[in-house]
Amino acid sequence: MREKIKEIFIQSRHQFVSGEEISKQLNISRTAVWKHIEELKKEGYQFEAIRKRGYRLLNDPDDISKERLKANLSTQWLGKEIIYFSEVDSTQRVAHELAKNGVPHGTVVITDEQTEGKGRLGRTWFSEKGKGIWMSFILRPSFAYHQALQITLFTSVVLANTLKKLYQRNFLIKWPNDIYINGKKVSGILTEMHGEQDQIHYMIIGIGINTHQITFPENLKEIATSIQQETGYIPKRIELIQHFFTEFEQDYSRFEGEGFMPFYKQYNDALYGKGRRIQLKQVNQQIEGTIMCIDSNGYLILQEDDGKEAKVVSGDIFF
Ligand code: BTX
Repeated sequence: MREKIKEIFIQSRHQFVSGEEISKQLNISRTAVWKHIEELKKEGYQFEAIRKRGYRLLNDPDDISKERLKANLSTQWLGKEIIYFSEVDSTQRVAHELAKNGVPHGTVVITDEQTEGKGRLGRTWFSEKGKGIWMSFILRPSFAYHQALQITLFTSVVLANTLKKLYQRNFLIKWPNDIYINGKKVSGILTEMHGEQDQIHYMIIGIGINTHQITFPENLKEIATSIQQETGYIPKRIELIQHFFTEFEQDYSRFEGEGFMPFYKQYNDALYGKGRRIQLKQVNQQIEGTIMCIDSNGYLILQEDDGKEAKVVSGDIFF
């Protein structure tokens, strides 16, 4: 019951909910509601209570403030500097500005809401307040340009592994950069870099993870989902971010030293749509074929209708 009450407050974050509404919705007495709220306060939830209006959630243990994120974070460099906004246009834009001004490797920009979240190729990323993880982090890599192209794939493997470990479900990777569960997109990764052919000045890894949504706008309903919607868990964003940072940092040293090779098998194990016929749209052309696997460089291998193999470097998959 307490989980259900928690859920009502999280979903109506920052608005008043009356004890009466909760008691009707859950079919319990007003006294029972009050007792649960008292217990939630002990867990760290803070409420504002106003007579006749009810309770408003001010602060809950899932708030992703800088202090909370840093507490118990055991990484060496990822997240040592955290810039938090309650609202911002795009963490990706802010991260670019900070990177140009010389902030250190591993600096994280994170927000509770984005008003102009960016996807790839000028697309938008829907980033609702308090319902997901919207963050970008800055890397100053020592590796060469071609390896930088594989970092999106590497990040997808780390994120899918983290989600699997925490929520024991089959999170898959839709090549190159989306995490899927039960046929819908739960997370997207956007990698941007600044540099020249032989020297990368910095990279920005932007990650959006839908954690708490239970509904999506009309245009996303069929394609998007959240961890809560698919697993029934009410995820703790701090826990998820900290686990991800720890895994990323550990695996990153290996990626720096050995490249994508040690990770491509894991990527293939999680590859979404294996054996399915797809259309692959690129800027100037479209290819049709069946998804076979990715190779150790991260290229997607398709089997075309005449049996020939096509190796693809970039594009968007449509089923
Ligand atoms: P993408 O171009 O692969 O995916 C964008 C497409 O995904 C959109 O056109 C839309 O169809 C769909 N979409 C939009 N929002 C969502 C959502 N919340 N859940 C599921 N599907 C959605 C993927 O780009 C890379 C996204 C990176 C987002 C992060 S958030 C933090 C950072 N800051 C920023 O501005 N972008 C990155």
